[in-house]
Amino acid sequence: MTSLLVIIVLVLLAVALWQLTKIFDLTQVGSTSDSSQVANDKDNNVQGYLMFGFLAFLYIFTIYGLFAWGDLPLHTPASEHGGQVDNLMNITWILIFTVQAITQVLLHYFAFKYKGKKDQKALYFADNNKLEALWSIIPAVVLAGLILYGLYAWTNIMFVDKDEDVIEIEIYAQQFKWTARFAGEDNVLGKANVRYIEGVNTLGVDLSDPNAQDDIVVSELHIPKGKKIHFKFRSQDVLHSAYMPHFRAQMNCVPGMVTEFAFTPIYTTAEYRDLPYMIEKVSHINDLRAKKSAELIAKGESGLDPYTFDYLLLCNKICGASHYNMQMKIIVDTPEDYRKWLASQASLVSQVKASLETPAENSSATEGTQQPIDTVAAEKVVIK
Ligand SMILES: [Cu+2]
Repeated sequence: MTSLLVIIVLVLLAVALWQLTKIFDLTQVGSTSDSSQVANDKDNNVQGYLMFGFLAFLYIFTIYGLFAWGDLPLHTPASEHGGQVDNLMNITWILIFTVQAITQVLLHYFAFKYKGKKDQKALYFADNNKLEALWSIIPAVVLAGLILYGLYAWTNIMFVDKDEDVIEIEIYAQQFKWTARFAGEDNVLGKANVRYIEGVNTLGVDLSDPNAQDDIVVSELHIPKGKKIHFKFRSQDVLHSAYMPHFRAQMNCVPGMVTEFAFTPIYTTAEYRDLPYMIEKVSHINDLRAKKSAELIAKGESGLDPYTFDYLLLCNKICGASHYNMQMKIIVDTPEDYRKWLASQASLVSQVKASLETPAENSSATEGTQQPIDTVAAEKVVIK
């Protein structure tokens, strides 16, 4: 309602201004001023200086943006290959920034220098092969270099040595949650297919496959520091995209096919929380939350909990109504903690057996765990 009123007021203001200019024009009738529709030297001068004004606005806004929001982009990468991605990104930024700084200055300066003047005719200039070759070859070489470096970095990151000792983990996407499957002792994931989805076996693991006997299905991803993790992605329904920003990793999850990505985490969750930049960021977020909490409490509502940093696996494809809430916590442990955690997890086969033995109890218990509570709440909010 308020925005409608604001729009009406703005429209009325615009109409009033338009009427005022018309009245002003009428008062000028008969005076000696130039009322021609053709731009004169004075108009061209004004336009020339306005070009400079716009240039100043561009740079002031850019510099302001760098100071005001410069700390928002992702900081220290948490994976071994992350530095390569950041390097590529930084080189691209530096190139874009330099080229835009030079071309914008030239564009606006020439617009000012060659502004229209009375009785001055534009020079007819057909072409200049040398100039055209120059401004075609330089960008072609620079872009080719950038693309080649990108391809080199990409193949470097995506290459997984067959003989390398890696941990196999499957990430399973569905509207609107993530599930992880660990390959267990044999480090080989059992076969899976949507046709096998039944009861507790929500990932459709082929339980008759010998490799599936020790597979472990969890809703919170634990990985050890310093060990290469080989992820295999599947989707049950639509296109999703597994996005782990702190590890500079992203891969589409496509129904009907398996996609892959591998990386080595280099900071445990605890170590990453202790990075000076993260301490500062978290304290800033908590200052904002404290302010918001005070407002909420004043209204008689409950306050917000303080924020603690966690690595997240997010969905980066708009996959439906609760897409925004499709996330899974990633915990990077020390290798010892990881081993302890993995040993404490029950295998999928044992979970299925337990659910078959006591179907009534387990079906209700698993229902509760299968659907994260926040997702249900989120869906309700969307429906409202
Ligand atoms: Cu999704």
